[in-house]
Amino acid sequence: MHDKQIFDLIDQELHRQREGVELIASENFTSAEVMRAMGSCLTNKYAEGLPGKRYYGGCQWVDEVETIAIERIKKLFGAVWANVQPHSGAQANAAVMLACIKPGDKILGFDLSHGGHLTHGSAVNFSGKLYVPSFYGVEKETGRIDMNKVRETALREKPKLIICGASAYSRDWDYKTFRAIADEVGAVLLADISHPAGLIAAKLLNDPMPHCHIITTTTHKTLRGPRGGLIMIGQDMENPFGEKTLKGELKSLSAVLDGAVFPGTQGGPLEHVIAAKAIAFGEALSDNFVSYQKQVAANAQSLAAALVSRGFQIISGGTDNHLMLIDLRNKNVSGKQAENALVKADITANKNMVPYDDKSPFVTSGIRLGTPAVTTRGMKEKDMEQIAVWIDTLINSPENETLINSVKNEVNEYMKAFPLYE
Ligand code: DSN
Repeated sequence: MHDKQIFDLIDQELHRQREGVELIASENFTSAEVMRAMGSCLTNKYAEGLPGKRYYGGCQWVDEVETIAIERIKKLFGAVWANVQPHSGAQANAAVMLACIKPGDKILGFDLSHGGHLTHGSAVNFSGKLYVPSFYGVEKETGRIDMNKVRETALREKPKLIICGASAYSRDWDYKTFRAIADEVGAVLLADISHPAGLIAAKLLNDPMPHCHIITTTTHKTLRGPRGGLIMIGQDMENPFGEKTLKGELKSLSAVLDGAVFPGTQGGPLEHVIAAKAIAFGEALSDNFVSYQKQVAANAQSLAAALVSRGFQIISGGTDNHLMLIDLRNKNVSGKQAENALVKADITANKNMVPYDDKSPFVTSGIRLGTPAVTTRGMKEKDMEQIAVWIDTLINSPENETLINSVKNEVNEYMKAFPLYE
């Protein structure tokens, strides 16, 4: 039986992806091989456990696939250990918390409303329900994190876990100072590099590996792999925080983390996704990937500069990475209105809270823009200037349907020069 209804909808989505300008900072376009692996027979296989230590027979081929994925990601980041089974970044963070802290323990993360992530202690998420969160944020004047304030908060709150990383912060992270603070208060330091992972792998941003006890990431953002997550240990295999074995010996950090993924928070790993991760990590080990990441960063800087020159305000004034957060308050347009106008013209972005926002998360005063996906389409700096012109036109007249339609036609025509999955 052919399910025409669903495949027609998949075709419509492909059409949408081809015709539009994708500026959602957390999205990207995987290679055809990555998608092929995800649609493979590996989806049929149960493989609870780890390579060589499974609870099911017939795992010889998926064992090899998963081992290759682990070795490639360790090489890419210089990690001493990795678990590639987390189904998502949220699952990876849940496993780290299960492994390192107990319910009721204090955690310190980056404020969601300043650009942080739900799983870093938000009240509506397991991380804010099971643990007791406190937050650091950005300064109103600079839009940047002040490490002295982070230290003050850590000394006051004495968290067991400190998390650095964000979903909407355009500046680099001072992992070394975070580690000094974590050591001072006796906390585990987790870096969630889901957003800038690709730029870090290409050595364009600070390296968390020498400083952070544990590093989590998604695999589908700048890393350009399939939708998923993973956990790594940087260089520090000691586990001063974890459980003891029945014999009273301290379990290694890697053993505690492995156990927190399975059986702690997940069942069977998605071996078809792990195969796709392995392929993406292989792609990320190539020189082409470094050139791609350089272009992602160059495009972000070019887009930011083109928007600033048109009177847009970017939180912190610019970007070190692949994204930027635009404060629309000087334009008298909400994030929701801006998102709607852009989406109608086939420019996809998401509304986003800005630091010290006075609007609700459903309305917001900002939009977040990112360049990983348009860079994969082959766009360069001059194309970012064109995108800035469209954004400026739409945000200055977000209700003008005639104008929106004419921008949409221009966008659709323009994108024909950047083929996708032909
Ligand atoms: N939802 C992701 C993002 O858009 O950044 C984070 O999980």
